[in-house]
Amino acid sequence: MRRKIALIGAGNIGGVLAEQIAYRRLGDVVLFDVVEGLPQGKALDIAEGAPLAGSDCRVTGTNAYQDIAGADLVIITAGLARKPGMSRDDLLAKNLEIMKSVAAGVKQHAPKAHVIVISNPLDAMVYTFKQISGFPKNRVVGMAGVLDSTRFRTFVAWELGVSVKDVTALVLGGHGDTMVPLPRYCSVAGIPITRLLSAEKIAEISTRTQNAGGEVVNLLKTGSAFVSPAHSAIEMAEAILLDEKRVLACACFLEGEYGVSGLYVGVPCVLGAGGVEKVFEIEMDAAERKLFDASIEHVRSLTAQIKL
Ligand code: TXD
Repeated sequence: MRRKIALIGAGNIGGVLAEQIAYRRLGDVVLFDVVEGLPQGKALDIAEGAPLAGSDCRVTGTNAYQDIAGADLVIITAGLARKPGMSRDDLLAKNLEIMKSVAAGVKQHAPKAHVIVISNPLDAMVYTFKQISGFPKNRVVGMAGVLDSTRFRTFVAWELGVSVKDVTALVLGGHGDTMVPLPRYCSVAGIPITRLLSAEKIAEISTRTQNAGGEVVNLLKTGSAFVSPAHSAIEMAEAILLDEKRVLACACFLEGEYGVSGLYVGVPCVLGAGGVEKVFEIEMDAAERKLFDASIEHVRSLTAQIKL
């Protein structure tokens, strides 16, 4: 039997997710949104292209939570996206109310699902989902680090004129301006980038990565990045659905790791059929730890504003 993947939010990211999941034959897709016609229209368009992708996966759109029943995986993009001049944190008040209703709907209709949260401000939204749903921490994970790391990889590959396939990167901490790229843990085919690029160039790439979301928002003017975020979530979805045991930077609920408790923070983890199966605690030097601590404090103050 095919797996069932429910997508809550049929906007820009939801649309790319639906297409990719169906055309990669990962499972049947149910696209949910509060806007009538939007999920149905996108689903129909994608379903009608399925023969070209050689996919028999079903794609349907709905405005009713009952239709997500039995989902193995739920990916949440519901909420507002940024406009130029806005920070991710500016979305908190509106998206908090949306996330509360989404968590209640998923809890009622897909209580056994794995959940990937994408909505911003990411660390606060994934925390809200976990608190409202009461799902165990291994089944609720946030997508941010994969995207931030892939942006860093892109810039390194451009700078060195090498294949993006050979560049690995690690960006940890909260998904905001305080995110922490860790150049010492980035490499090109195993060669640390600290041996290939100057400290100035690495600092430039780190800063561009931290501002990369805003760079796209300023160009688009009407929304935020959606292709790279969708593909980042697909990487996580595949890891869970195919039990790949991928090691990816994800927002995980920490209970003592890195000296943090009760918060979602971006850390390297093993993602497989059990969801977040393990968190890797990596060594940081004093300067890295200082940035990481500052990022955690930012997440802590944002999370403290959440009234459930
Ligand atoms: O790295 C990351 N985590 C991110 C996060 C990278 C990029 C964008 N990120 C955030 O994802 C962004 O700031 C937004 O909060 C979400 C979704 O971004 P997207 O670009 O897909 O936004 P859209 O196109 O505005 O789509 C949001 C949809 C839209 O169709 C609304 O009608 C719907 O969400 N929506 C709802 N769906 C279900 N239930 C409720 N209550 C609801 N309210 C709005």
